[in-house]
Order: sequence, then C-alpha cells, then structure tokens
Amino acid sequence: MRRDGSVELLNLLRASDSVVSGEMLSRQLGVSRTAIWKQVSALRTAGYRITAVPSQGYRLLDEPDLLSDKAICGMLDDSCLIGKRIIYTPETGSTNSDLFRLAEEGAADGTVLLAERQTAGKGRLGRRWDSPEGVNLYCSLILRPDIQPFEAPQLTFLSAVAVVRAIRSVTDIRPAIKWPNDILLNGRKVAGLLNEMNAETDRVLFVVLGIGVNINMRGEQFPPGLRYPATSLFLETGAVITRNVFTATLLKELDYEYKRFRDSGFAPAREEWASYCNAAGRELQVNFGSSSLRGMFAGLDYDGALLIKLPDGNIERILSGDLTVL
Ligand code: BT5
Repeated sequence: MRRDGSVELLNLLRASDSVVSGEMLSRQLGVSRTAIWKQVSALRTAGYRITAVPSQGYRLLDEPDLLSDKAICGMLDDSCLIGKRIIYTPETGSTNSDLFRLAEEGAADGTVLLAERQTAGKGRLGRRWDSPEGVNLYCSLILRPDIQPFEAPQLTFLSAVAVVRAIRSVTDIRPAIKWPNDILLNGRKVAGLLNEMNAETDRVLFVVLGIGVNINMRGEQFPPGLRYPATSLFLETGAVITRNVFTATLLKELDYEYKRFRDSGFAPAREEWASYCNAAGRELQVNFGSSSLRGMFAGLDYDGALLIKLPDGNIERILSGDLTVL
C-alpha cells in the first residue's frame, strides 16, 4: 500500500489512455508540479513505467503486479470473515510461522498474511517451499473453529477445494487434487497446502492454513530437483494473472468453504473434494516403502483418510503413503 498520495495520482493516470498534463494533475491533487514529479519518480522506482512527455505531461504505460492488501480488501464483500484483516509484508521467512505467532498473541479468526517473497517458505515434514519474489501467492490465514484436534485436517481439504475453485474461476483450466492435498495441473504441482495447529487435548485453539500457489512463475524460476514436476498458472495458460484478483477470489472461496463447514460440517467439502480428486473412479496403488496395496478409490473418510476398496470388497483406510493412479 502506498501512503504518499501516489494512489490518487495513479488513479488519474489509469483513467486516461493518453498523456495527462502535469498542470491538470497538480490542480486535481492540490499539490505542486514538483510534488507530482517526485511522486512519479517514486512510482517509477516501484516498477511503474511512466513516460514524461516534455511540455505535455505523463502517461502510465505499465504497472508492476504488486500484491496490495487495500486492493484485495476492496474486492471482498463486507460479510467476508476471511480477510477482514489482511496483513501484507514484502518479505518474510515464512507467512505460516509469522501468523502462528500472531495467533498465539490473539489475532482474530480470518486474519490473513500475504508476502511477496519468503526466505524460508515451509513445505510439509520439514520440506522447503520455493518462494521467489513478486510472481506467486504466499498466503496464510488463521481459523478458530470450534472443533476437536482430530478434525483439524478437514480444514486442509476445505482449502484444497477453495484453491481448485479459485483456479477454475480465474482461468479456464480444471485442476485436480492429488491426495492428500497437492493441487495439480496436467499432472504437475501448481499449489501446496500446509496446515499447522495449536490445540489442547479436546479443543483446537487455532489452525494456521498456509497456501502457496504458483501463479506467474516462469520455467527458469523453478529450482532443480523438485520431488514432483511443478508448474504455474502462467505456464499452463500462457496468460499473466493479476495476483490481487486471484487472491481476492481465493479468499472469497475460503470464506464460503469456512462458513459452509461451520454450518453443515465436513460432508459437503468432502464430496466436492472427491469430485476434483485425480483418483476419482480409478484404480490406485499405495506404496508404503517395502509393501503396497491396490484397490479402487472409495472417497475420503471423516478425518481425511483415503478410502480404498480392496479386490475382496473390504474398505481400507490410508493415513499416509505414496499414491499412484493406475
Ligand atoms: C507443500 O509441502 O506442498 C506445502 C507448501 C505450503 C507453502 C505455503 S506458502 C505460504 C505458507 N507459508 C509457508 O511457509 N508455507 C506455506 P510439500 O507437499 O512438502 O511439498 C514440498 C515439496 O514441493 C518440496 O520438497 C519441493 O520438492 C517441492 N516444491 C518446493 N517449492 C515448490 C514450488 N514453488 N512449486 C512446486 N513445488 C515446489
């Protein structure tokens, strides 16, 4: 968010597709022409391409795609609980770690933290999430549902559904979910989810949901040696996606999911999740290191365990393992 009056200047430049005179800008904004020039210089430093045409004025050619809490808030409905408070930071270690600390200090249900870049982005089980600057979404949110600790993984499935819906709404591509919670496009990972919880024996105090979506990341920005092939929305569609629009869309979907969860429990999200799962209606093999089993996908259990129907008709619950769709 810019605080020096340049938002108003930007809005005037945006409203015109030709040169806007310095005199008109200074009159409309009530500041001197030198002040306008200083704001233009500051905007250029921030990545905006603005030409100055001698004795005519200024023209906005191109804007950097910066995340903006204000722009995102402006796209949310007043009734949204998720995103009522959005905190933006240009850089941090991990949005999940920061928000976990804020939640411990009492930050409210639905608080969101966004970063342009993470220097220590976290994956699951101590793995790393690569988080280059200015191209993707690194987002965490606090949820304080009235649930028991064993129900907390349900929230990750909820957020997977919200990510799929947001991608479907902003692009015309159809992502799939790989159990438990990888979001795939054409078999490549485009988003990952990390759910961290603080609980007492029989009560969840809060859950921090971390969502990383590769939005405009280019091929050369992916590090070598990733566990699975990876991609971005840009690589799949060829179009640069406005991250503020994507983020607002995602927060609205999360808000919808969270309210549905509180009103109707896990069942609706579980069914929707199963319809997006790349294993739906397919035969699966699950590898557990030295052993494996095969069977048909049979949905998700109440706690997020994968259900597989074995050839003898029995249903097996899978809590962890490496899944292959045959
Ligand atoms: C995940 O872990 O998929 C969870 C990722 C969660 C990231 C978000 S970003 C905002 C919030 N703040 C955080 O600090 N984290 C969350 P996992 O399934 O363990 O996948 C990690 C593995 O994916 C790594 O070991 C890499 O092989 C691969 N990987 C790393 N960065 C990637 C990227 N940008 N895109 C695709 N794959 C990646």
